[in-house]
Amino acid sequence: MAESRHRTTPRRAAGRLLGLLLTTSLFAAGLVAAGTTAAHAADPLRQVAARQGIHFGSAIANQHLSVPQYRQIAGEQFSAVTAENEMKWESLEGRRGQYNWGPADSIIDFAEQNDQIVRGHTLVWHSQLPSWLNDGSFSGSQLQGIMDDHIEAVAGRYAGDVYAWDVVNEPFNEDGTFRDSIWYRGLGQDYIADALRKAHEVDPNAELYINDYNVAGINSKSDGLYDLAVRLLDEGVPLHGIGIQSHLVSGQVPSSMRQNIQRFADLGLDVAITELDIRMQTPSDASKLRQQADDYTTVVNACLAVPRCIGVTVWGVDDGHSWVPDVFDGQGAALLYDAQYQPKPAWDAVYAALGGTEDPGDPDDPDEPSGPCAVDYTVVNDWGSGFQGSVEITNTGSSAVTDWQLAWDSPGVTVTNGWNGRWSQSGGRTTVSAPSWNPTLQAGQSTTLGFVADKSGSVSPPSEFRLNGTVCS
Ligand code: 9MR
Repeated sequence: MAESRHRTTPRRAAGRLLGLLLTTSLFAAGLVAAGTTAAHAADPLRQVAARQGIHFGSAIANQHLSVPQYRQIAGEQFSAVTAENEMKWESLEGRRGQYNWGPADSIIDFAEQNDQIVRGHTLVWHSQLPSWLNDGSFSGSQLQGIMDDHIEAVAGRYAGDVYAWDVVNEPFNEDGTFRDSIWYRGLGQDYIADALRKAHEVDPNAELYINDYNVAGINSKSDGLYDLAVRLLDEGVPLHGIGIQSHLVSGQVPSSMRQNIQRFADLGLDVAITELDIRMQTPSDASKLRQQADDYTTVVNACLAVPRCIGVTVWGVDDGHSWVPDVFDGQGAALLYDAQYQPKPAWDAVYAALGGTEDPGDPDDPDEPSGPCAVDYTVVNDWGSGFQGSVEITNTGSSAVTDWQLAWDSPGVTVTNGWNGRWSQSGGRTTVSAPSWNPTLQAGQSTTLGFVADKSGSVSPPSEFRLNGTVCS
């Protein structure tokens, strides 16, 4: 059933790594949408986020990628993308068993060209279903087969291309009970565990999430999600993360957001802010934009405060291409760029929250470690046959390192998906070269790489970290 995009090589073995080796032509092309604020001339958000060990992503829509400013911002600023609609059931399988992969493939290709990781959105949802499915009056066992086939086809095709799937989207009502969807009606609440198990079987390397809205703070709905997560983990169901969509209203960011992220993390789950936008009554004005900037700061800080919060994705590139005004009458201006592609105060706020204005470090400070480089290698999550790791490199020398390259030995570890650098492996040696958007490590500066790897045979601890050939501490 699962039709791979890459007939000769499984994507997870080579495709993603090859993709990461591509240089980004958009960066080389220069800035079309040059903004007027100082911040826009600064490092892209993806780069400052990488220094904090998180990704910063955006939803993108294929039909807008032909707009040069949209395309450029999408490629330059973000290290992760989510297809706004292209991987939904109605887009992929409008007729039963007949898949239209083109638009979704284009999103994956864009991500590869720009060294971006891809969040798969979404496998099982009540909305944006094709009419053959919505109106089909299928029995429970038929629905089970339909769901399994779809997961097999979609997760199979994009195995190795997506680092995570929103396997089940929006399963809850506001009071924390299960939403009355075709899935719940036909299969009961077990459809959630079944979908996760199926997705894991099809793509064992993907991180599997449940994703929902109005779950940013502690409330009845997030309590329902929390209780479900506890039950699924108790039953050994492959649930790896919680997606907190975060379609928020300016001035109303839930005060319990950090605490809420923390409670899911305490279960051993990753958390991602998957669809952030913060809307206001339009037109905007300076004071509304200031409030919104504060709100974005609060959300980014909530994620940064919890190590298992792996990243933030905004739901769209600019206010001119946002779903908000279409659905909420009189509201909008919810994103980081305005409709003229200019960065807003919220952009500056996110940049600052990500440490973008901080001094990268003073190499003459006696408290700074000495030597050319320091490496912090962490296993974030280990599931036996594989693991997710993070490698923080700090340039502890007194001068900048340009075109940095970090190499280390880790026999038995096969990296299947790596981000924030261009990854390659040969023999037992892993090498990560600077991505085009982050070529230089200034004195005192750190950057964090992330990866997912398979283990085979006897796995040795990583050793001999070298930055451009020089051994690190
Ligand atoms: O942004 C998406 C918009 O273009 C679609 O018309 C809409 C259809 O439901 O879905 C929007 O994205 C939604 C996402 O897939 C799930 N969470 C809520 C998002 C905003 O509605």
